[in-house]
This record gives sequence, structure tokens and C-alpha cells, in this order.
Amino acid sequence: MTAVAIRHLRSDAPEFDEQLRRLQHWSAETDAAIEQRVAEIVDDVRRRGDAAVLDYTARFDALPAASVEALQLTRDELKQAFDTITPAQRDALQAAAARVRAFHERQLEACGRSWHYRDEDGTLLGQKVTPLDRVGIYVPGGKAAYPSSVLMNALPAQVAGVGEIVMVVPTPRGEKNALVLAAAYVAGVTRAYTIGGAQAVAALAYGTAAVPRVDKITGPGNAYVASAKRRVFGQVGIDMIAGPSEILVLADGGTPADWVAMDLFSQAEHDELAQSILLCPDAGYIADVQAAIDRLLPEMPRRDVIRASLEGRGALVLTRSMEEACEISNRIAPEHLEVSASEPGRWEPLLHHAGAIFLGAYTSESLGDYCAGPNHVLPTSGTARFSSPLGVYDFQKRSSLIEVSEAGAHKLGPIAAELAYGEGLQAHARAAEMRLRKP
Ligand code: HSO
Ligand code: ZN
Repeated sequence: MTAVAIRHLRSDAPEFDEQLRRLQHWSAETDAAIEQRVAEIVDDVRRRGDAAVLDYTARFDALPAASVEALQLTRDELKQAFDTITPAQRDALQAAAARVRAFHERQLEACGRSWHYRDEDGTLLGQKVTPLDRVGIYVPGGKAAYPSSVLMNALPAQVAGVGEIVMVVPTPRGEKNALVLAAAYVAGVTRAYTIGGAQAVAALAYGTAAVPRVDKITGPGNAYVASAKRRVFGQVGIDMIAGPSEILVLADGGTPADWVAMDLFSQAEHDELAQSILLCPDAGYIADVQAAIDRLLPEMPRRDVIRASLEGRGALVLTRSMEEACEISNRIAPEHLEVSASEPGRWEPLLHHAGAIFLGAYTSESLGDYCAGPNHVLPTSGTARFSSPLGVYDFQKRSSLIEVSEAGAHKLGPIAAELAYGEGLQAHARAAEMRLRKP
């Protein structure tokens, strides 16, 4: 097997900035034909409801059914799937779920609670936090059907107190993925449908006789699903639209090179378009990682995907220093950032943009994907500059609370009236002024 032709870059090269810019670029699979097709499907489901869902499910998933109800799975059926998987799988799912749940319960306490205060006039001001009534979770079929993603989407919704969690999962020819259904059981999914694609997104967004209308749709999907989510946004909330997975490893040269090579593989194996980057100030160590990559790759069942990803979008970058590596990492704003260094706490304060930061040689990104506790649904493609991991807060909304006392009305009335007259809005002004007098 030939050596992996991953790029070797140096941050002191004059062309480095341009190389970095090109590395970050990738083009989403959006084309006008997909957009057009999705628009037709969404409209059709909106108009014809279940009949349209049945037509597309028969056509695209080779899954004919007499009714959409017949494609529904109840909690009992999810439980049956849970009972068919191995005891080791059951234990692992439950252990992962317990840790992910515990983490999100902390998140609820830290930033998901209602609050209020009273000002000096006794006026109450605050924020009331309410869970969404009903959410839809899209789970892809085929090669990207990850039970771990079922946990990561459903558990924060459950912890937030969402009333009903509805899962859709395309199930070609009716061949169910027992691990996905078992994860749904463990994570508190209320009901599931074996439907997928744009038709499932539309059914959740608008509701049909059989599928209840939800308030928000989360979860990854292919180009059709992403396009459908964009199209129904506004009718319902959506989460982010995720790009290919990314890992950036910032290494000081002290971690075994095999560990770092395998961490780079672990995101590369997701997708040919996934991105794995190493930043390191030690040229000798970079050579060790290249050697480890070449030695380990032949052992990997997904070596073709890994090679395509590393050669297409990967890079081993020699930096002038760890400080500079941190600065470059901030420019990239990766989804996953590993600080594989002996003193990770020294570098962490310099790191401002990343979906998740993994500190120290023992913290493999893969532990975060499954069971450390934090969510693995993270901002990609540099969007960590302005967005956050999926969390309890994505399944809540806030209402402002205002209760003005009589003294408060006396203080605020003249201010509001002055501004209202300035805007030419008499009713606003008078509503405030009327409260300056006793009724
Ligand atoms: N690393 C992926 C999530 C995942 N990994 C699921 C394994 N299974 C998100 O970027
Ligand atoms: Zn992963």
C-alpha cells in the first residue's frame, strides 16, 4: 500500500494563508435539481398529507404500506428492539445515555432555568423558560445511521422536558436497524415512524393525519433532508445544517504518534469530505505521525474513505510555536479540537473557537462522540465562531415576564409617552399616561 499523500504545510511559508483558505473551503452538495425536487415533495406532502408520504415511501424506500399508521412504531416496539440487541450493546447504550443525560441535567441547571428580579419600584422583570411541546428527530438510514446520534438528539430534548419526541428514520425495504430503535427506546423517544427523506421532514413540519406536527426538527440528513429542513424553517424551528466532520489536533509532540494518527482517522472515516488537521511545532513528531498513518491505515476496514479524506482535505502543519498553533486553530474554528499536550491548561485560554475542546492525551475525540457526556452534535465549517453544541437550550424557548407596580407605572409612563409621541403613536402614549392617574 502506498504512503498516504496527506499535505505537509509550514506556517512560515509565504503561501500558507492562501493554502489554509483553500483547505477550509468545501462545497455543499446543493444543486438546483435537488432544490426543485424537494420543493415539489414538500408541497405535495403539505397538500395531500399521508397519501403523499405513502407514495414517496413506496417509491424511494421500496416500502409499500396501507397507511402511515402502519409505518409507526410504538414505545412497545422500540422496547422489543432493545430486547433483541446483545446484553453488551444494551449496557453500553445505557451507560452512554446515563452520562449524556447527567451532563445535560447540569446544563439545564446552569443555563436553562427561569429567573426574575424586582427593581426598586417593585416591578418584576424576568425570563420564563418553557420546553418545546413536541419535536421531531430525523435519523438518517444507511451508512450514517448512528445510534449515538439518536442519544445526542433525543436526550437533551428529554432533559429539557419536551412533551413528545417523534423520530423518523428511513427504513428501505422495511429492514429496521435494531440499535437505532433501541437507542430511541433508551433516550425516551415517544413514537417513531419508518419514513425518511424530504417527505418525512414535510410531514413533521406540517403534520398529516397520522404524523403530528412538531415545533422543531433536529438531526442530520443527506442533501435532500438538508434542503427540506431549510425549506420548512420558519414553519418550524430547525437545528444547524451540519457539514462534514472535522478534527484539529494541536500537539506538542508528547503524545504517542499512533494515538494522534488514530484520532485523525476517527473523523476521516466518517466521510471522504471529512477534515483532519494536525498542528504541531515539532517537525520530527510530524514525521512520526506520518509514519504512524502509513503503518496503521492498511489495518482499517474503512481505509479507502480515510485515505480519500486525508489526501483530499487533510493536512499536517508545522507551526513556529504552540502559541501560533492556537492562533491558526482559532482561524479554522474546528468542530472538534484536541489539545494533545502535556499542559493543555496552558493552551486552553488561548482557544476561542471550537465546537468541543478535548484536553490532554487521554481525551480521544471518540470518547466525546459516544459517552463522555457533552453533545456530539457540533458546529462545523467554521460556524463555531458563532454557534454552540446542540443542547437543552435548543429544546427550550424563553418568554419575557413583566409585572409593573403602581410606582413603576408612574416612573415608566412619562418615558414611554415621550418616546411614543416621537414615533407618532398616540395610543401607545395614552395607554402609558392613563396609568399615571387613579382610575
Ligand atoms: N463525530 C460525529 C458523530 C459521531 N461519531 C457519531 C461517531 N458516531 C460528529 O461529528
Ligand atoms: Zn465521530
